[in-house]
Amino acid sequence: MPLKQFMTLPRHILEGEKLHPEATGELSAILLQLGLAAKVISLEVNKAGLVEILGFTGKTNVHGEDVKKLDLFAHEMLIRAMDHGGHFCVMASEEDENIIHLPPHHKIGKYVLLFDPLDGSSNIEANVSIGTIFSIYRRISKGNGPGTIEDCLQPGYKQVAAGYIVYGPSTIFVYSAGHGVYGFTLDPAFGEFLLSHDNIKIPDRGRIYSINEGNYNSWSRGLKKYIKHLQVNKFEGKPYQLRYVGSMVADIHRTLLYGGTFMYPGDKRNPKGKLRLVYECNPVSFIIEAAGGVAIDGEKRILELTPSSLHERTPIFAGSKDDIELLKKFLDEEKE
Ligand code: FDP
Repeated sequence: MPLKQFMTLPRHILEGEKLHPEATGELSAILLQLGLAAKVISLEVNKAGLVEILGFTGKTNVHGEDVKKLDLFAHEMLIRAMDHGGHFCVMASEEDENIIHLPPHHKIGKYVLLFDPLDGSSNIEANVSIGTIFSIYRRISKGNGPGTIEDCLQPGYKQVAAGYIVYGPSTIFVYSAGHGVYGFTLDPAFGEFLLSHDNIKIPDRGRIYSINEGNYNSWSRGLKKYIKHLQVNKFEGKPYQLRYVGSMVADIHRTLLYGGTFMYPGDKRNPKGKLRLVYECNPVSFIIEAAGGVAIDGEKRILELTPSSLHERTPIFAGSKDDIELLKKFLDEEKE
Protein backbone atom coordinates (compact mmCIF):
# COMPACT_ATOMS: atom_id res chain seq x y z
CA MET A 1 0.00 0.00 0.00
CA PRO A 2 1.56 3.34 -0.96
CA LEU A 3 2.58 5.42 2.03
CA LYS A 4 0.36 8.35 1.02
CA GLN A 5 -2.65 6.29 2.06
CA PHE A 6 -1.59 6.83 5.64
CA MET A 7 -1.41 10.58 5.29
CA THR A 8 -4.42 11.73 7.26
CA LEU A 9 -5.85 15.25 6.94
CA PRO A 10 -4.66 16.23 10.46
CA ARG A 11 -1.13 14.94 9.79
CA HIS A 12 -1.01 16.75 6.45
CA ILE A 13 -2.16 20.01 7.98
CA LEU A 14 0.30 19.77 10.87
CA GLU A 15 3.22 18.82 8.58
CA GLY A 16 2.29 21.75 6.32
CA GLU A 17 2.40 24.04 9.34
CA LYS A 18 5.98 22.97 10.16
CA LEU A 19 7.08 24.34 6.77
CA HIS A 20 6.09 27.79 8.03
CA PRO A 21 8.06 28.56 11.21
CA GLU A 22 6.13 31.82 11.59
CA ALA A 23 2.79 29.95 11.77
CA THR A 24 0.92 30.21 15.05
CA GLY A 25 -1.02 26.99 14.44
CA GLU A 26 -4.32 28.85 14.24
CA LEU A 27 -4.96 28.12 10.59
CA SER A 28 -4.19 24.46 11.22
CA ALA A 29 -6.67 24.42 14.08
CA ILE A 30 -9.33 25.98 11.82
CA LEU A 31 -8.77 23.43 9.04
CA LEU A 32 -8.85 20.57 11.53
CA GLN A 33 -12.12 21.79 12.94
CA LEU A 34 -13.57 22.17 9.43
CA GLY A 35 -12.57 18.55 8.80
CA LEU A 36 -14.54 17.53 11.86
CA ALA A 37 -17.61 19.52 10.81
CA ALA A 38 -17.35 17.93 7.35
CA LYS A 39 -17.48 14.46 8.90
CA VAL A 40 -20.61 15.28 10.89
CA ILE A 41 -22.35 16.85 7.87
CA SER A 42 -21.29 13.91 5.69
CA LEU A 43 -22.84 11.48 8.16
CA GLU A 44 -26.09 13.41 8.11
CA VAL A 45 -26.09 13.72 4.31
CA ASN A 46 -25.52 9.96 4.01
CA LYS A 47 -28.53 9.32 6.23
CA ALA A 48 -30.73 11.59 4.14
CA GLY A 49 -32.46 8.80 2.27
CA LEU A 50 -32.97 6.73 5.41
CA VAL A 51 -34.55 9.10 7.84
CA GLU A 52 -37.43 11.42 7.25
CA ILE A 53 -35.16 14.40 7.11
CA LEU A 54 -36.04 15.54 3.62
CA GLY A 55 -38.67 18.10 2.90
CA PHE A 56 -39.11 21.74 3.40
CA THR A 57 -38.81 23.59 6.66
CA GLY A 58 -41.46 25.98 5.48
CA LYS A 59 -38.88 28.78 5.39
CA THR A 60 -37.13 30.38 2.45
CA ASN A 61 -33.54 31.62 2.44
CA VAL A 62 -32.46 35.15 1.57
CA HIS A 63 -32.65 34.33 -2.15
CA GLY A 64 -36.28 33.26 -1.88
CA GLU A 65 -35.38 29.59 -2.39
CA ASP A 66 -36.87 26.81 -0.31
CA VAL A 67 -34.57 25.79 2.51
CA LYS A 68 -34.39 22.11 3.25
CA LYS A 69 -33.59 20.67 6.60
CA LEU A 70 -30.13 19.54 5.61
CA ASP A 71 -29.17 23.08 4.56
CA LEU A 72 -30.05 24.33 7.98
CA PHE A 73 -28.38 21.42 9.68
CA ALA A 74 -25.12 22.08 7.81
CA HIS A 75 -25.37 25.83 8.48
CA GLU A 76 -25.89 25.33 12.20
CA MET A 77 -23.28 22.58 12.44
CA LEU A 78 -20.60 24.79 10.88
CA ILE A 79 -21.40 27.63 13.25
CA ARG A 80 -21.34 25.32 16.27
CA ALA A 81 -18.11 23.69 15.17
CA MET A 82 -16.33 26.94 14.40
CA ASP A 83 -17.57 29.61 16.81
CA HIS A 84 -15.73 28.67 20.01
CA GLY A 85 -12.08 28.26 18.97
CA GLY A 86 -11.21 31.93 19.38
CA HIS A 87 -9.95 32.12 15.79
CA PHE A 88 -12.66 34.20 14.13
CA CYS A 89 -13.90 37.75 14.47
CA VAL A 90 -16.90 37.24 12.19
CA MET A 91 -18.49 34.61 9.97
CA ALA A 92 -21.02 34.67 7.12
CA SER A 93 -23.08 31.91 5.56
CA GLU A 94 -25.00 31.69 2.33
CA GLU A 95 -27.99 30.72 4.45
CA ASP A 96 -27.97 33.95 6.47
CA GLU A 97 -28.72 37.39 5.11
CA ASN A 98 -26.37 39.14 7.54
CA ILE A 99 -22.94 38.58 8.97
CA ILE A 100 -22.78 36.19 11.93
CA HIS A 101 -21.21 37.48 15.12
CA LEU A 102 -19.45 35.18 17.52
CA PRO A 103 -21.19 34.53 20.85
CA PRO A 104 -20.08 37.25 23.31
CA HIS A 105 -18.44 34.82 25.75
CA HIS A 106 -15.98 33.48 23.13
CA LYS A 107 -12.57 34.96 22.37
CA ILE A 108 -12.41 37.04 19.21
CA GLY A 109 -9.72 36.07 16.71
CA LYS A 110 -8.04 37.44 13.63
CA TYR A 111 -9.66 35.29 10.94
CA VAL A 112 -12.91 35.51 8.95
CA LEU A 113 -14.91 32.46 7.87
CA LEU A 114 -17.31 32.51 4.92
CA PHE A 115 -19.20 29.41 3.86
CA ASP A 116 -21.92 27.89 1.74
CA PRO A 117 -23.05 25.09 4.05
CA LEU A 118 -24.75 22.89 1.45
CA ASP A 119 -24.25 23.80 -2.16
CA GLY A 120 -26.36 22.14 -4.86
CA SER A 121 -29.10 21.44 -2.39
CA SER A 122 -31.83 21.21 -5.03
CA ASN A 123 -30.19 17.85 -5.85
CA ILE A 124 -30.55 16.31 -2.38
CA GLU A 125 -33.70 14.37 -3.01
CA ALA A 126 -32.27 12.83 -6.19
CA ASN A 127 -29.24 11.55 -4.25
CA VAL A 128 -26.89 13.61 -6.43
CA SER A 129 -23.57 14.93 -5.07
CA ILE A 130 -23.74 18.11 -3.02
CA GLY A 131 -21.10 19.94 -1.01
CA THR A 132 -19.85 22.51 1.46
CA ILE A 133 -17.63 25.41 0.36
CA PHE A 134 -15.47 27.56 2.65
CA SER A 135 -13.18 30.59 2.54
CA ILE A 136 -10.83 31.95 5.18
CA TYR A 137 -9.54 35.53 5.26
CA ARG A 138 -7.58 37.64 7.75
CA ARG A 139 -9.54 40.43 9.39
CA ILE A 140 -8.95 43.91 8.01
CA SER A 141 -11.17 45.91 10.36
CA LYS A 142 -9.34 47.77 13.10
CA GLY A 143 -9.33 46.78 16.75
CA ASN A 144 -9.93 43.56 18.60
CA GLY A 145 -13.69 43.75 18.79
CA PRO A 146 -16.20 41.89 16.63
CA GLY A 147 -15.46 41.84 12.90
CA THR A 148 -17.52 43.81 10.42
CA ILE A 149 -19.04 43.44 6.97
CA GLU A 150 -15.81 44.98 5.62
CA ASP A 151 -13.97 41.82 6.72
CA CYS A 152 -16.39 39.71 4.67
CA LEU A 153 -16.21 41.76 1.49
CA GLN A 154 -12.55 41.32 0.60
CA PRO A 155 -11.44 40.38 -2.90
CA GLY A 156 -10.82 36.67 -3.30
CA TYR A 157 -7.06 36.96 -3.84
CA LYS A 158 -6.83 37.82 -0.14
CA GLN A 159 -8.06 34.36 0.88
CA VAL A 160 -5.64 32.65 3.23
CA ALA A 161 -7.15 29.25 2.53
CA ALA A 162 -10.22 27.86 0.84
CA GLY A 163 -11.75 24.54 0.02
CA TYR A 164 -14.78 22.39 -0.44
CA ILE A 165 -16.18 19.06 0.63
CA VAL A 166 -18.09 16.94 -1.88
CA TYR A 167 -20.62 14.49 -0.45
CA GLY A 168 -20.69 12.03 -3.33
CA PRO A 169 -20.05 8.29 -3.69
CA SER A 170 -17.25 9.12 -1.23
CA THR A 171 -16.84 12.25 0.84
CA ILE A 172 -13.83 14.22 -0.30
CA PHE A 173 -12.25 17.25 1.37
CA VAL A 174 -10.24 19.49 -0.98
CA TYR A 175 -8.30 22.46 0.31
CA SER A 176 -5.51 24.84 -0.49
CA ALA A 177 -3.66 27.19 1.81
CA GLY A 178 -2.10 28.80 -1.25
CA HIS A 179 0.61 26.21 -1.88
CA GLY A 180 -0.86 23.28 -3.77
CA VAL A 181 -4.29 21.70 -3.74
CA TYR A 182 -4.87 18.50 -1.79
CA GLY A 183 -7.79 16.09 -1.72
CA PHE A 184 -8.62 13.71 1.13
CA THR A 185 -11.19 10.94 0.93
CA LEU A 186 -13.13 10.00 4.03
CA ASP A 187 -12.61 6.40 5.07
CA PRO A 188 -15.98 5.58 6.60
CA ALA A 189 -14.57 2.57 8.44
CA PHE A 190 -12.45 4.59 10.82
CA GLY A 191 -13.80 8.08 10.17
CA GLU A 192 -10.64 9.74 8.94
CA PHE A 193 -9.83 11.75 5.83
CA LEU A 194 -6.90 10.16 3.96
CA LEU A 195 -4.80 11.83 1.29
CA SER A 196 -6.10 10.54 -2.03
CA HIS A 197 -5.24 13.41 -4.40
CA ASP A 198 -1.76 14.79 -3.79
CA ASN A 199 -0.85 18.20 -5.21
CA ILE A 200 -3.68 18.35 -7.75
CA LYS A 201 -2.87 20.06 -11.05
CA ILE A 202 -5.67 20.82 -13.48
CA PRO A 203 -4.77 19.75 -17.05
CA ASP A 204 -4.00 22.71 -19.36
CA ARG A 205 -6.75 21.52 -21.71
CA GLY A 206 -9.72 19.24 -21.30
CA ARG A 207 -12.42 17.56 -23.33
CA ILE A 208 -15.36 18.35 -21.07
CA TYR A 209 -17.47 21.49 -20.96
CA SER A 210 -20.02 22.05 -18.23
CA ILE A 211 -22.87 24.53 -18.51
CA ASN A 212 -26.65 24.60 -18.14
CA GLU A 213 -27.43 24.45 -21.84
CA GLY A 214 -31.13 24.96 -21.13
CA ASN A 215 -30.29 28.68 -20.95
CA TYR A 216 -28.82 28.68 -24.50
CA ASN A 217 -31.25 31.18 -25.96
CA SER A 218 -30.36 33.77 -23.32
CA TRP A 219 -26.57 33.55 -23.81
CA SER A 220 -24.37 36.15 -25.49
CA ARG A 221 -23.39 35.58 -29.13
CA GLY A 222 -19.76 34.96 -28.14
CA LEU A 223 -20.69 32.19 -25.74
CA LYS A 224 -23.03 30.57 -28.26
CA LYS A 225 -20.22 30.60 -30.82
CA TYR A 226 -17.75 29.10 -28.35
CA ILE A 227 -20.08 26.23 -27.48
CA LYS A 228 -20.77 25.67 -31.18
CA HIS A 229 -17.01 25.62 -31.77
CA LEU A 230 -16.64 22.84 -29.20
CA GLN A 231 -19.52 20.88 -30.70
CA VAL A 232 -18.07 20.85 -34.20
CA ASN A 233 -14.42 20.39 -33.24
CA LYS A 234 -12.52 17.59 -31.61
CA PHE A 235 -9.98 17.34 -28.85
CA GLU A 236 -7.26 14.73 -29.32
CA GLY A 237 -9.34 13.17 -32.09
CA LYS A 238 -12.50 12.79 -30.00
CA PRO A 239 -15.58 15.02 -29.75
CA TYR A 240 -15.96 17.31 -26.77
CA GLN A 241 -18.29 16.10 -24.03
CA LEU A 242 -20.95 17.96 -22.09
CA ARG A 243 -21.23 17.09 -18.40
CA TYR A 244 -23.42 19.12 -16.05
CA VAL A 245 -24.37 17.85 -12.62
CA GLY A 246 -25.95 21.13 -11.51
CA SER A 247 -24.10 21.02 -8.19
CA MET A 248 -21.26 23.50 -8.43
CA VAL A 249 -18.93 21.57 -6.11
CA ALA A 250 -19.38 18.39 -8.12
CA ASP A 251 -18.92 20.14 -11.47
CA ILE A 252 -15.87 22.03 -10.21
CA HIS A 253 -14.33 18.91 -8.68
CA ARG A 254 -14.63 17.02 -11.96
CA THR A 255 -13.21 20.02 -13.85
CA LEU A 256 -10.28 20.16 -11.43
CA LEU A 257 -9.43 16.51 -12.00
CA TYR A 258 -10.22 16.05 -15.70
CA GLY A 259 -9.80 19.58 -17.05
CA GLY A 260 -12.12 21.50 -19.36
CA THR A 261 -14.47 24.32 -18.45
CA PHE A 262 -17.17 25.00 -15.90
CA MET A 263 -19.38 27.93 -16.86
CA TYR A 264 -22.24 29.76 -15.25
CA PRO A 265 -22.60 32.85 -17.43
CA GLY A 266 -24.70 35.92 -17.04
CA ASP A 267 -27.52 36.00 -19.55
CA LYS A 268 -30.32 38.25 -20.72
CA ARG A 269 -32.52 37.38 -17.77
CA ASN A 270 -29.78 37.33 -15.12
CA PRO A 271 -26.85 39.47 -16.26
CA LYS A 272 -24.81 38.46 -13.19
CA GLY A 273 -25.59 34.76 -13.50
CA LYS A 274 -26.63 32.72 -10.51
CA LEU A 275 -23.59 31.86 -8.44
CA ARG A 276 -22.49 33.91 -5.45
CA LEU A 277 -19.13 35.63 -5.55
CA VAL A 278 -18.39 35.44 -1.83
CA TYR A 279 -19.62 31.96 -0.97
CA GLU A 280 -19.11 30.03 -4.20
CA CYS A 281 -17.02 31.71 -6.89
CA ASN A 282 -14.16 33.06 -4.76
CA PRO A 283 -13.31 29.83 -2.94
CA VAL A 284 -13.55 27.61 -6.02
CA SER A 285 -11.53 30.14 -8.06
CA PHE A 286 -8.84 30.09 -5.36
CA ILE A 287 -8.67 26.30 -5.67
CA ILE A 288 -8.74 26.33 -9.49
CA GLU A 289 -5.93 28.92 -9.63
CA ALA A 290 -3.84 27.11 -7.00
CA ALA A 291 -4.08 24.03 -9.24
CA GLY A 292 -2.84 26.00 -12.28
CA GLY A 293 -6.23 26.84 -13.81
CA VAL A 294 -8.00 30.10 -14.58
CA ALA A 295 -11.28 31.60 -13.32
CA ILE A 296 -12.78 34.76 -14.82
CA ASP A 297 -16.12 36.54 -14.88
CA GLY A 298 -15.87 36.89 -18.67
CA GLU A 299 -13.47 39.80 -18.45
CA LYS A 300 -11.64 39.94 -15.16
CA ARG A 301 -10.09 37.43 -12.83
CA ILE A 302 -12.75 36.40 -10.30
CA LEU A 303 -10.24 36.76 -7.44
CA GLU A 304 -9.77 40.46 -8.23
CA LEU A 305 -13.44 41.39 -7.96
CA THR A 306 -14.31 43.35 -4.83
CA PRO A 307 -17.69 42.21 -3.52
CA SER A 308 -20.08 45.03 -2.73
CA SER A 309 -22.56 42.88 -0.84
CA LEU A 310 -22.54 39.50 0.85
CA HIS A 311 -24.89 37.76 -1.54
CA GLU A 312 -23.94 39.34 -4.85
CA ARG A 313 -23.68 37.09 -7.88
CA THR A 314 -21.16 36.93 -10.68
CA PRO A 315 -20.82 35.10 -13.97
CA ILE A 316 -18.03 32.52 -13.78
CA PHE A 317 -15.91 30.68 -16.35
CA ALA A 318 -13.39 28.42 -14.63
CA GLY A 319 -11.16 25.57 -15.63
CA SER A 320 -8.19 24.65 -17.77
CA LYS A 321 -5.90 27.51 -18.72
CA ASP A 322 -5.97 27.02 -22.50
CA ASP A 323 -9.71 26.37 -22.61
CA ILE A 324 -10.56 29.53 -20.70
CA GLU A 325 -8.17 31.56 -22.85
CA LEU A 326 -9.92 30.33 -25.99
CA LEU A 327 -13.34 31.00 -24.51
CA LYS A 328 -12.24 34.55 -23.63
CA LYS A 329 -11.26 35.17 -27.27
CA PHE A 330 -14.78 34.23 -28.35
CA LEU A 331 -16.32 36.47 -25.69
CA ASP A 332 -14.01 39.40 -26.61
CA GLU A 333 -14.63 39.12 -30.35
CA GLU A 334 -18.35 39.62 -29.90
CA LYS A 335 -17.82 42.72 -27.81
CA GLU A 336 -16.09 44.59 -30.64
P1 FDP B 1 -28.58 24.76 -6.19
O1 FDP B 1 -29.50 25.76 -6.81
O2 FDP B 1 -29.08 23.34 -6.31
O3 FDP B 1 -28.18 25.08 -4.77
O4 FDP B 1 -25.70 27.91 -6.35
C1 FDP B 1 -26.57 26.94 -6.35
C2 FDP B 1 -26.49 25.87 -7.44
O5 FDP B 1 -27.21 24.77 -7.04
C3 FDP B 1 -25.06 25.41 -7.81
O6 FDP B 1 -24.56 24.44 -6.96
C4 FDP B 1 -25.24 24.90 -9.21
O7 FDP B 1 -24.05 24.92 -9.97
C5 FDP B 1 -26.28 25.83 -9.78
O8 FDP B 1 -27.01 26.35 -8.68
C6 FDP B 1 -27.22 25.14 -10.72
O9 FDP B 1 -28.05 26.08 -11.30
P2 FDP B 1 -29.04 25.74 -12.54
O10 FDP B 1 -30.08 24.83 -11.99
O11 FDP B 1 -29.56 27.06 -12.96
O12 FDP B 1 -28.21 25.09 -13.60
